[in-house]
Amino acid sequence: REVAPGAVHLPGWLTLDEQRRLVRACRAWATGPVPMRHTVLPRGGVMSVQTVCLGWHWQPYRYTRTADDVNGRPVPPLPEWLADLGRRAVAEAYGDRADAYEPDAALINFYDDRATMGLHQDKDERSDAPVVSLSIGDACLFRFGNTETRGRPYTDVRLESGDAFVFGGPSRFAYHGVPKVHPGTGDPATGLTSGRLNITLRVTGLR
Ligand code: MD3
Ligand code: FE
Repeated sequence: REVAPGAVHLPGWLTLDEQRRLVRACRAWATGPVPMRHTVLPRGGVMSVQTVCLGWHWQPYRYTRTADDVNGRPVPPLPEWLADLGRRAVAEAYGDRADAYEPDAALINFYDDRATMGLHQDKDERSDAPVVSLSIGDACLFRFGNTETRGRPYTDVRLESGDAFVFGGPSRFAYHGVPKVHPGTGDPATGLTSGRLNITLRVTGLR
């Protein structure tokens, strides 16, 4: 389960009920005050994934309280039940109680059949607290690299619906990406009939 130091994969960690609740909640957030959208990068590129945020709004490459790059509206709060899910995942991954894990932002990414995410580091947070990732829907190829370079060595892992992944310690600033989604591999019983949802919980270190 430990893919690299501090990077712990928890296959099938979410129950079907939890996945269904998350799908329902993500639908509401996606059509909330700040609609889910393809993020536009500073140099004009458009991300193939669609994203909606809670707690803090991520715009490349900073966090804000209002979605200035979308419609200027305040970002909805991160609900305590979702933060609790993050604490439970951290506790399961590291075998401690993780009472101290207090995520203040969630990024929700939706991948259609063709969406990908290039190798990158998450460096916009001012905290080295772990990131918790929850996957729902179609499986994907997840590429976990190293902290030094954007290139090899990397470890490829298939992420399936219901998987959790905790990235802390030495893995927190490793390169990672999603080169491919596997269409038609999800369980429609989650409520998601196509594509992949990924929810990441983060500690921004901002106030
Ligand atoms: C390792 N999301 O939102 S989740 C992202 O599946 C992001 O949507 C991907 O990369 C997705 O930034 C990958 C796994 C993940 C997320 C954050 C990490 C791995 C990470 C932060 C640090 C190290
Ligand atoms: Fe990332």
